[in-house]
Amino acid sequence: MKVSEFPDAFKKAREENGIGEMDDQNDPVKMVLRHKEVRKCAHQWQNFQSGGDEVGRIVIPSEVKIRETRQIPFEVDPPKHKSFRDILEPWFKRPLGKDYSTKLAKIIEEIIEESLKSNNVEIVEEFALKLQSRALTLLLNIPYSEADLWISWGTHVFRSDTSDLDADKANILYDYIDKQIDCAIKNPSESLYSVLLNSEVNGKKLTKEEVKGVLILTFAGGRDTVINTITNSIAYFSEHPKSLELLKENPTMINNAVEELIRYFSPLTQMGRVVTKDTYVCEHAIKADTRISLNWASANRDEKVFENPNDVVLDRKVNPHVSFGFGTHNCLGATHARQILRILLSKLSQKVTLIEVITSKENLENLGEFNRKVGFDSLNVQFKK
Ligand code: EMZ
Repeated sequence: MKVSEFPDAFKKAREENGIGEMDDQNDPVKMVLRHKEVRKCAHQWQNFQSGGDEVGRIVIPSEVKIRETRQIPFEVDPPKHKSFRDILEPWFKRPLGKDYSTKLAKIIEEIIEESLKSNNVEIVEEFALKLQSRALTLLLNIPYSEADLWISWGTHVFRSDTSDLDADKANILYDYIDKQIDCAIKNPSESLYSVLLNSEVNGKKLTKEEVKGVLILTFAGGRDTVINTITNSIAYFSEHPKSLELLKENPTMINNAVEELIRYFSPLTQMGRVVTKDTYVCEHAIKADTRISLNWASANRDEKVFENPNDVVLDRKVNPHVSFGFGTHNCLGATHARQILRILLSKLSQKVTLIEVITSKENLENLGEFNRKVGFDSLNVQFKK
């Protein structure tokens, strides 16, 4: 398979059935596959809950066994969801500011320049992971040097080479966040930790546990997703050097290109919901206290919505993709993620003309009868000026 090709794993099931089934640690999931139904279910947060009692259950694979802290606002439903969102939203929109963008551009330029000097760059670890971690220092508003530690954690904070749910690894993150919160209590600064510790929701200061919940989400939610998007974009341009040239000559195309790449790659395949009452989805009976998932990756290839869904059309005009989710729980980190990709495309198109792939190893997600290419375990390339 071409490195830039990401097949639609759900086509047959989506067209024939609308629902796909998979097991996950004996807690099966009915995956909602059609764009229209995915959006409909995302709206019905009362019937399809994110904030139930079992923390971690909406993630697939379920994180019930490795996590006790509720991620905020991701695992909180309305009306409290909105109260959290109101204090978080302005902070997570900072990436649009001039100063932030300038700093982000510097981080990205430096990584590209560094890569241009090497004749073999492993994009996942040496490019995407570094970029994601360094950019995260801006989102948290803490010193740049902190990124080195996060880089040493690897591409996923809960997953290791040996396990998809590695409790020891998860504990490294939890202990680290606990320590940072205690530091911020002793020495307040302008970091996200301090800002949250000083914030109130419904007239009450956030608890340490709530601050931890926001931080776990900030570390975990935007990690492998951003890393995959960066890596997959490099893979795409390695086989489409003309597109890189096109973006260089038409930088106004970059916004559309970002949305299209994010649609095509759908870095987060799906997100679960817990069903609160017996109901029907796509004419399938769904029982209370079971799980469905909103399969963003499948919805993004729905031929009823997207013309030529399996082609990357960089200047696609109408693009109602759901890669950042939909409705109440849409992605809080989307502004940061989009800004990373915009600047990456801009700098890459200015500085690089050819990307030659040396070796690659695909990362396939196993979802019952479905196997989905979501990114790469490794991608070795050489950048040329
Ligand atoms: C959770 C999730 C959030 C989860 C938007 O996605 O991302 C996953 O990678 C994490 O494992 O805990 O944060």
